[in-house]
Amino acid sequence: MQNSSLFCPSNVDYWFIYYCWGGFCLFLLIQVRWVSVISQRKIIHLDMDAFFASVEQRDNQKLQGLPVVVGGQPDSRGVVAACSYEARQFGIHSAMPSSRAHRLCPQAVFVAPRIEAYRAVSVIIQQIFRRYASEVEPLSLDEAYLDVSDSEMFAGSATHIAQAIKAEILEETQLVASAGVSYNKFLAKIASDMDKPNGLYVIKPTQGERFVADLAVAKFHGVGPVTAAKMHRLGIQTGRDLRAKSKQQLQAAFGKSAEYFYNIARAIDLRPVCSVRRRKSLGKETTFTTDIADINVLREQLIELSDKLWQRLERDDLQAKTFTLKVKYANFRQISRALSVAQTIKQPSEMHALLLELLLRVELGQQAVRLLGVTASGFAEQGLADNRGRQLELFDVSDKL
Ligand code: TTP
Ligand code: MG
Ligand code: MG
Repeated sequence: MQNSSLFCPSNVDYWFIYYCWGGFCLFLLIQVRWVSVISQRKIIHLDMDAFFASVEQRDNQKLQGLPVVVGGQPDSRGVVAACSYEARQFGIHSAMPSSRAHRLCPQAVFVAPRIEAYRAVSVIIQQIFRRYASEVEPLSLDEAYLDVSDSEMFAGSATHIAQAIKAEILEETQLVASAGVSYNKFLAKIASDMDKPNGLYVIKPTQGERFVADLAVAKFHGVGPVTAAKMHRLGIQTGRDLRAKSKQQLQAAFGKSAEYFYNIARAIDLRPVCSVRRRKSLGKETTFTTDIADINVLREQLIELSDKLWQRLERDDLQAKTFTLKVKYANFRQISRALSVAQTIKQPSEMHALLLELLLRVELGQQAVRLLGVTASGFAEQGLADNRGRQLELFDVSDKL
């Protein structure tokens, strides 16, 4: 009878509550420790100023101090890839048609891109980053996130580390970079843009929430022009307005992105800096305002779309072996076709040829087209693109209804 008291219901309850309480305390401790580790991170985002244009000005003294546009010639259908800060004073910016840039500033000098020169600079700056941080996440040729939380350099001061990196970049490349320093990636990226050119902007943990509250949502990384317009329609102009919306309201309006918006409105971004970050595919698509049946118009649209894709590929230093064409017809039937080549595509004209070939295989002419999409994949390792002969291989990706 004495022993049985050990197993009486009240004792079981007691131990159960004891274990639960202990587990809960442990859980809390881990959470508190984790949150404090996260909020004490030191992240630097570095981004070169007017990258392509600055390399051109550096390599050609005659261009220094002038409005320089890197991209298509004004009489072509090309667009601006980069422009010097002198050119920006005239309202020129990336992705603008070159013809418009010329109208805004007739004295601007137009230069064709030299991607190999930019890639060479990119290799140097990435080497510099790795001298200062164990975790370096390149975002494109001219920028990267660095996690310096564990660095003992400069007594652990991320601001001084950023200063040293900027100085080293200037010394080794004769080019200027801007840095943003903060406790997460979202804030660091915004910070690097705050004080351009030659900027160094710091957002401390005590300033993050206030900073985001005052910031226009259009400036948020991850809020493109379409989302910004939608937010404006919902009365969301600033981070403060965004924060006032409940999770449910955000979910109703923005679906999968709601969680991200909910967090960044509170200056919370737990994404780690990941050294290995390989994109698997990159795509662009466009839905026409009215369905298009004319094959010649579709060809033009396809070239325009693929040029946009090419710009992104260049910016992210990606070379693809596979291109996929997606076509959605007026009746919503969707077809995708892909072509792979043995070597990575080096010229936009080669990509055009592939895509035009694919366009012939999507049963055009039966239905007007409502959407065209192009995707690049099968990326080569950076700098390891092979040069073997081309072998075309056609395969169907999917035929969806
Ligand atoms: P960004 O860093 O966005 O721009 P930037 O370096 O020219 O200017 P900023 O001082 O504002 O940072 O892009 C880096 C390079 O990527 C840019 O020099 C050219 C290329 N690029 C394109 O080719 N197309 C584009 O639409 C953009 C935005 C950039
Ligand atoms: Mg830049
Ligand atoms: Mg950049």
